[in-house]
Amino acid sequence: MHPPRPVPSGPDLLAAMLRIRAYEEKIVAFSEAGPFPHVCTSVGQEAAAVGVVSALRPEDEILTNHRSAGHLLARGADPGRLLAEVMGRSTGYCKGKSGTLHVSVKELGVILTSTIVGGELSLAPGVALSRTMLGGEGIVVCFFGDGAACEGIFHESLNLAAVWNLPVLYVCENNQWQAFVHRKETMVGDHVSPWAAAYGMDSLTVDGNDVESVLKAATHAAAQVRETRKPFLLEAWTYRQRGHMEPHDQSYVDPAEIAAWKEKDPIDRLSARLIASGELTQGDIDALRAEIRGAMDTAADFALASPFPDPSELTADVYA
Ligand SMILES: Cc1ncc(C[n+]2csc(CCOP(=O)(O)OP(=O)(O)O)c2C)c(N)n1
Ligand SMILES: [Mg+2]
Repeated sequence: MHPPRPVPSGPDLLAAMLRIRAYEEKIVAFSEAGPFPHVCTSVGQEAAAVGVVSALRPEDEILTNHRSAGHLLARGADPGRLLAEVMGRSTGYCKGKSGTLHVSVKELGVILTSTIVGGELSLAPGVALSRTMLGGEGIVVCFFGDGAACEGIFHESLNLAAVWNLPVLYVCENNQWQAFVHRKETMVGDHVSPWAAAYGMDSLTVDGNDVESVLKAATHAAAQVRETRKPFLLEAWTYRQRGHMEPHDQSYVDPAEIAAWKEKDPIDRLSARLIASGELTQGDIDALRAEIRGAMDTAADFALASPFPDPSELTADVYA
């Protein structure tokens, strides 16, 4: 068995969230500067990504959705190669052929980004079954949204994983919105986690904007899945601070709602806690943010300087 990852410190968690925020800031800047591929950013949801992924082990595998940059970066993806992929460059993780919506990174165990809402849910039991049959010790983490939870495939996936005792940690990022529709228009209650009970599955809802709470809950949930080889549903209660995708548009959202959630920004909250406890000063945090933004400039330069794939590679790595 691989050794567990060391438990990250508060400043480590902050740095990981700042890295995701800085990456998304780059995406926003590119999108505002001119024609750029549509990208779904995860600004405001960094604590969910960092808290869950920090609880995983190297042998674990991840299935994710269209809002995946945070999951990939928290898992250690190189921002330059990720940006290159978004821009269709040959240095991208999938040689520029996947873009943001299908990126997978085998060496990090991120085996799928699904742009089909719920696609990740449809594959989770199968991946977990194959790994179990091959004798692996890892667990499968499946990130999905509250919108995906309203699809039939959510119920099929949970049912199958429960009936077959499959080691899947389902992580619902309930960010209140489903593209341009508020979840109140599509869900009976506020929360997804109670639905797990119908499948005899344990579940938890956690404050998804408090990274330390997410880490604690995810560590508990992942340990339970690892030990029992049974699925678990973790719901992170969070908020998508920007529009569904870039270019940004939130004209359909009440500004008071956005403002209230920005008050609960996960980076600001952890920063305040670390300053209050004396672990970091505001100056430390400003310096860290500047350093990370500098690294993101370098990543963007790398992506921009990278070539597009040669036309002769059009059918390479494509399976029929
Ligand atoms: C099967 C399918 N239906 C519709 C869409 C269009 N679509 C893309 S993202 C999205 C909303 C998904 O909401 P949620 O699952 O809550 O994820 P979030 O975008 O909030 O992260 C929709 C409807 C799609 N990609 N796939
Ligand atoms: Mg959503």
